[in-house]
Amino acid sequence: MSAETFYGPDFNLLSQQDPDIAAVLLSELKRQQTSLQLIASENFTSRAVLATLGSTLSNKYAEGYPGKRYYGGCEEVDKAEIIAIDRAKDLFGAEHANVQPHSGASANIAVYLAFTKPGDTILAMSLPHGGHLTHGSKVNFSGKWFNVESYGVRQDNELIDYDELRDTAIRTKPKMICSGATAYPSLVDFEKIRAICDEVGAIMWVDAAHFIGLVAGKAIPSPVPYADVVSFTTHKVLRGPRGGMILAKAEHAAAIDKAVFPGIQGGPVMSAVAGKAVALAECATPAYQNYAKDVIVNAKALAAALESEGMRAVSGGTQTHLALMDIRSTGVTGKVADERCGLAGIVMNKNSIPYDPEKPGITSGIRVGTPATTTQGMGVAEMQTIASFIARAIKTDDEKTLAAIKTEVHALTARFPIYTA
Ligand code: DSN
Repeated sequence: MSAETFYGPDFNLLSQQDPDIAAVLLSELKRQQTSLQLIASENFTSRAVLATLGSTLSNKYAEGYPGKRYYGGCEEVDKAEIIAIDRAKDLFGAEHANVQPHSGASANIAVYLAFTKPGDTILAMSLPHGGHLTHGSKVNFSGKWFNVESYGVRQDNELIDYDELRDTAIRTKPKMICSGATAYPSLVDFEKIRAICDEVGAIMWVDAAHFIGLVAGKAIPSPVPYADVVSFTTHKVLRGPRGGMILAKAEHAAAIDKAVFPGIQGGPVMSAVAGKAVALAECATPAYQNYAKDVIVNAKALAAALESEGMRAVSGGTQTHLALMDIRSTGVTGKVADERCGLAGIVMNKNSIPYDPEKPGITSGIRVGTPATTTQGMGVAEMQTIASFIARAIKTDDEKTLAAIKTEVHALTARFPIYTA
């Protein structure tokens, strides 16, 4: 499908009115069509979700909640928000859902506001071991306004050190314990974390942004039965619009809703709220459940194939949608690998590995994920091909060789076109 056909008649209007931005839309579509998207937090949302995002719902102010808005004319958007809430509660078996957060970071800020006060102690996974900026990084509001205690992974197996987590919790008595990460390839033991939270009287918060799509597809265990509150983004494996969401036990419903609005946000983005509803319905289908399982099969295959190219899979492999590879054996840093792969049309990111001797801007690792390539229909054979592309790209600084790999990437992506239907 050509780019012009993809965007439809409205694109002609945009082209005439604003050729500069029209050109960006075309070139970004082409970039996504012709390069390999291995960023673990990205995906290709459906055309139905894109249509919803580009709708007149974008025009409506709807501060408040369905039936309790501050503006008139919310009858139609109320329907969309109620559908989104009901679908979220059904899909995840949750007692309460708030579908308004603009992003994962917004959802997390609302969680802090609902359960803590500045100066309280929170316990979360450290960023160098796979956590997230909003889990207490010094450069983030969370690290500036809270007393942050961290846990990490063991040096010997690179898996969460639950003994350290429990010891730190007993010693520091956190108000809230956060689990969930951006670069942790294994599963989190929510039962263990619940027990620790109960022992020390902490709120159990799970930031499930990375893996919630796998939970939605019933491919991995859910944190929802255990956690007081689960926050996440809707655009990763979940394959919805950019945005955030919060699930909570009924007893926390009022606190969460007050924290999102009026606590930290004004009017919700109703086109995104409706887009979340569309995505949640897609997630409830057998096709999506197969997709979620395939994402993991592909991630395991990609990690194994990269290991056979001489790299090392952190945590002994992956049980999720992403692999964190220690690439020190190649003699190349994560930064250089990221740049060389970029020149070869392979989009992924440099990433610190646990106990990384390199600075965060350099790193000894790369993070690769399979949500987008699996949406394209790629399978294990393609993961092996991709691993060989990565290995070849990492090992050369010859521009002609990188350009030759890019040509092979084009040929591969042409066999798995995005947005054909
Ligand atoms: N930026 C996201 C990621 O790539 O993991 C986390 O917010």
